[in-house]
Amino acid sequence: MKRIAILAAVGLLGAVVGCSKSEQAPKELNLFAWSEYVPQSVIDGFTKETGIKVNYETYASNEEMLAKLVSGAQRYDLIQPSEYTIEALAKEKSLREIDLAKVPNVVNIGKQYKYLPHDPQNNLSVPWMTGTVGIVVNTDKVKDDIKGFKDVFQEKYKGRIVVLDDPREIVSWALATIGKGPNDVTPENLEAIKPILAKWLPLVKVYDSDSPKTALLNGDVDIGVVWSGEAALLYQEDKKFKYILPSEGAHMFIDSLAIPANAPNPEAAMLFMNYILRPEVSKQISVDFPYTNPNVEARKLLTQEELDNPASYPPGSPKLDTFRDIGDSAVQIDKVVTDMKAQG
Ligand code: N2P
Repeated sequence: MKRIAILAAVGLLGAVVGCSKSEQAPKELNLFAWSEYVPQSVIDGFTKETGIKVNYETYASNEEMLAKLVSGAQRYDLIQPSEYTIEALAKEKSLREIDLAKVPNVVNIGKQYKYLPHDPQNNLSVPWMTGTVGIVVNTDKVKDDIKGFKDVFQEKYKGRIVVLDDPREIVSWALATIGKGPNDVTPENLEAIKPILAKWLPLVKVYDSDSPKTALLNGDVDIGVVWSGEAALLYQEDKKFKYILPSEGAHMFIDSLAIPANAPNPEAAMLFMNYILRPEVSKQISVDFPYTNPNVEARKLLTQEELDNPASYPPGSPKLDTFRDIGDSAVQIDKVVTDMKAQG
């Protein structure tokens, strides 16, 4: 009898705690993420299940996100940085440690995406999507065999090129053509690529990091250097759009969810992390934005056709670099590209 009374009391206590907890349950989630990356259906599904309203603000580069974050104009619960930006934020102690007990679905992430240099303890970020940056060619219009950056940036394609509006990216492509890796950002190497950029940038018609596929679909341009997921959507639309990993060297990005140290609703952030790591939710992200899905269980739910898209899942095992935090050199990169654009 006594035992039952104790259990009942504990149960009651549990109910009381549960109740007071639900009174404090997060009501909203401030998500600051890349554009063309988070399906509305995923946001709606999360809100339907949890009652948490998602305020989704977008950005088109890591640097844009960082600038806004640092300005403090707005506090976010979740951001979606690439690996090198996670590394930079971690150095500044600007990220909150994730309580992984609250994100059990993290087991679905492939082990090659864990304990990487940008998150060596694997407790600051949860992978969203990974991908590459490569060349897309409208093969109806471009008959040459395009293999690398040098083939893209030719006088004959002047006014027919779209590229990402992203200085770190653009500089990495030029570095590749002089045999340097994307992290070899020294003053000498930046000097060495200036003439290359001076030749390349005037050939570009459209700079677009949000939706570079649009200019290719519209026929405004015939060739470009874009995110792999954008290329995958083009390929789905029409097989004439071919994706090529640049012969001079390609890199892979790993975009993850992370919680800023000053997030107002970290509990909501972890609920969202766990939600998007469900195989069926993660699959939905892949369907709308066909990047390389790091979620092993979600990949099992993809169709053969989706897995055979060469932009989403490049055949073979290409050697891919990843960006690292390069500290203050990032400012130099910005300056070089902005100056060159102005000259073009
Ligand atoms: C999504 C952009 C992909 C992010 N629109 C590249 N890091």
